[in-house]
Amino acid sequence: MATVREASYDLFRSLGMTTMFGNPGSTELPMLADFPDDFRYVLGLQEAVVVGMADGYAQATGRPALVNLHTTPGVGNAVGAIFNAYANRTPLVVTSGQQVRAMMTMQALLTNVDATTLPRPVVKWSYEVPRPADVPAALARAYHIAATPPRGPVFVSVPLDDWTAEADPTSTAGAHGRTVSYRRPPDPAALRALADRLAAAANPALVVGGEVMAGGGWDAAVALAERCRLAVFEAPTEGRASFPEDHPAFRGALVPAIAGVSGQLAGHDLVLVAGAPVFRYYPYIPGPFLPEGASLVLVTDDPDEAARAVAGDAILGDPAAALRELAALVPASGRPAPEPRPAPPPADLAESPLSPAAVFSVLADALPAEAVVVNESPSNVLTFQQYFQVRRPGGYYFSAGGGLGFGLAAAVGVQLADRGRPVVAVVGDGSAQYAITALWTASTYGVPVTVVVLKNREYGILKWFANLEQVKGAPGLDIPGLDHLALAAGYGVPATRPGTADELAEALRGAVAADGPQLIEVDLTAGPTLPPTLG
Ligand code: TZD
Repeated sequence: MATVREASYDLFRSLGMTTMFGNPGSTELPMLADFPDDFRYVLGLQEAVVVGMADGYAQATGRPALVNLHTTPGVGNAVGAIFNAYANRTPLVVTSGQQVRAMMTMQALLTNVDATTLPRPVVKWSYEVPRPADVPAALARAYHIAATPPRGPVFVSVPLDDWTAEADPTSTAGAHGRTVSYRRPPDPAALRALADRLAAAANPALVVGGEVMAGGGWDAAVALAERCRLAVFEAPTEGRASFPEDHPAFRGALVPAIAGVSGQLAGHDLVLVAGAPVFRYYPYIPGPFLPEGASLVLVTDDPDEAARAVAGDAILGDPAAALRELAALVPASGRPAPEPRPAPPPADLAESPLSPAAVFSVLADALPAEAVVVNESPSNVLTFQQYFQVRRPGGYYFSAGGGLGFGLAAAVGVQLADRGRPVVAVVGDGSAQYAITALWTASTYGVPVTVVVLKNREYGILKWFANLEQVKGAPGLDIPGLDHLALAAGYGVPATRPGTADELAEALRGAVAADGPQLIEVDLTAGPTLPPTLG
């Protein structure tokens, strides 16, 4: 008879989850005993980093990733990162240890007193098995819930003595070898009606969200845009790019503000939003949700997203499938092609220290088209979008949740998933500190990620927010004295501090070619880059 541990590893193997991201404690050791040779354990030194790495890994592989956390304190440390995964729609099977059953009622040290409540509301499902024998069945159920749209993290708490219990052969056999077809195509009649509206519109636009790329819809978005002559925008604060940003139809990202979005969409009479909420706003800049005379249709696989949209109609179903189907249904348009967006003014590459625009121009020039950028440089997001074009699917990740620490950790996870593409984390000096221990994992596991730290010595975006919120005299917005070369050395990562644009380009090319991690610290001009108008 198989133990719960043996049956669970068989199940993980059958589901393709042979990489486990974790940080162990005494309550997890029984799960890790006799760790099978065909599995890989990726150790993160703090739980937010563990989950951030798993998030990047799951997004890059397109499959649920397995996470193991320590009981209450480990899960507690991870909740911010689980929140990011929830916003990113990243499928994660998060397990955590729990006290032995015999000592849970007496609340022995490390008992997770209300284990299933702890990660709510940022998981899709949270469970602790009533019978140890059903742990493998619960893990199978967890996997399928994580993988079903809208995808996201799930949580299973396992008391430590469950792993050596006997698995129930019946419930285990029932959990094994099941396939679930997760994708739901939209209602064909609703799509036909939408195709008619697109054909009849005078100046329609497409707004793509990260779920288009995640669902394999990159090419379908291009095909529909070209056939229908659509101007294409990226939805605000999206976690993934879903359209080639060097395509002439691409108009840039929508800003995350109510008034700003309707300003950017002015002139369009029909707005098709695919695979994004309508919309992810922040800060509050009131105004009309849509420009005068415009209507909106959202295609989403998330019923809640459909219900809470601030405007327009919605069609439930797979956004990538919808775009493919629409491209086949709409007649080729005789409308003129949309005007390409104006290029930003060239950055001054001779300035010292470099401006964010100069840094991103150098990045755009030095990185190959297939490079992946994981961006967590809050005050420079809009400048990045102006000066750097994502050209390939899977080329850009950003935390849709906004919890810092995602960037550096996720970049390590993305690079672990795909060693064939150079992965570059572009992180603010503040953001880097939330996940700085990811450098240790990168160095210890030989993950050839490049980390570019943009050092402005402040929480730049918060100074911008203070101005917007008319707050004066707030403390804690400056972070002087951080030395990333010393930090990198402490974690075993080689690092450089280029001073000029040429030195930065050379450092980037060297880092991308290196077979281990590299850190590049870039001094930025003082003062925050003000985002363009949101109103
Ligand atoms: N803590 C967490 C986990 N997430 C957050 N988003 C914040 C705090 C608040 N916060 C922001 O939203 S941006 C920011 C903070 C502290 C400053 C980031 O500083 P940085 O980038 O150096 O990375 P900029 O470009 O200087 O803003």
